[in-house]
Amino acid sequence: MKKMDILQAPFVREMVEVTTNLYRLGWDERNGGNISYLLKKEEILPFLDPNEVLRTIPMIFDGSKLAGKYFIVTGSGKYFKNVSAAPTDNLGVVRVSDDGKGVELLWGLTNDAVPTSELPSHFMSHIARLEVDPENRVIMHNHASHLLAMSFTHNLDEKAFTRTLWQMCTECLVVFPEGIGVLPWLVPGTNEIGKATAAKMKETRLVLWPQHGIYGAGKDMDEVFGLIETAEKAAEVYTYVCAQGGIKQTISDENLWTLADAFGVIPKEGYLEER
Ligand code: 2HA
Ligand code: ZN
Repeated sequence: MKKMDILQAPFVREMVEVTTNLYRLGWDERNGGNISYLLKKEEILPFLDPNEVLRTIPMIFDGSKLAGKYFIVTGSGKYFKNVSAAPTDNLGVVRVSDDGKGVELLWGLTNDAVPTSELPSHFMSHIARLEVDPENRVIMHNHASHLLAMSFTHNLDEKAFTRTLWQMCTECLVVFPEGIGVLPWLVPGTNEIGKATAAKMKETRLVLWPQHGIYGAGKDMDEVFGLIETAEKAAEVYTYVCAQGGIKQTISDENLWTLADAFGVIPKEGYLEER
């Protein structure tokens, strides 16, 4: 059966749209940021023949828990700025090989390009999230400006960092009641940062990489984008609050409990004062 034009595939359109938005927000300068999006086989079949493997690309970690799964990913060294004009050069559809030691390229990543340098963090995070949420499909990393700045000025204790974000916008507690995970500073692109990110991802969909950027996870592009956008907005407000001379009043823990009740969310245990 003749395949349809993959440039019209919903998952390619979503990747183009989100990378373009992220670039415009200023969170993905140069080759900053990367996205991986788990696809169902039936989503790719109208566009690709799964038996036509263009090449196999080795991985430096064990991806066997994702064997046979399909992903669309951004390319290593590729600029989000350029994705919409040339999706085939900057994105790729891959399947994790049966032994978990590589990915089989089915489309894109032309001229011998390879998937994002952060593939260890992405795939280990997918494995961790799928264990706690079988619906999870997207991992997104970017250099959200105010969260990055806040990692220089704010105490990096997870509870303290989460509480400040919750206090900056009323929506925050509702959007990420589990809080935000914070790593120590680590070298990007390594298995070490991949393991550390994935360990946090079992508890929180947001993980801060201090002096670098943010990781987010979600069941679809809107969830993960909205999650990062909400935390980033809180960090932006924090920036203004500090610039305006600091906090004079805030949302009390009592307010936050009332909010949690109203929206049916459970705040991370121990993060709010007992009522
Ligand atoms: O892909 O953002 O963390 C470039 C990066 C590495
Ligand atoms: Zn980065």
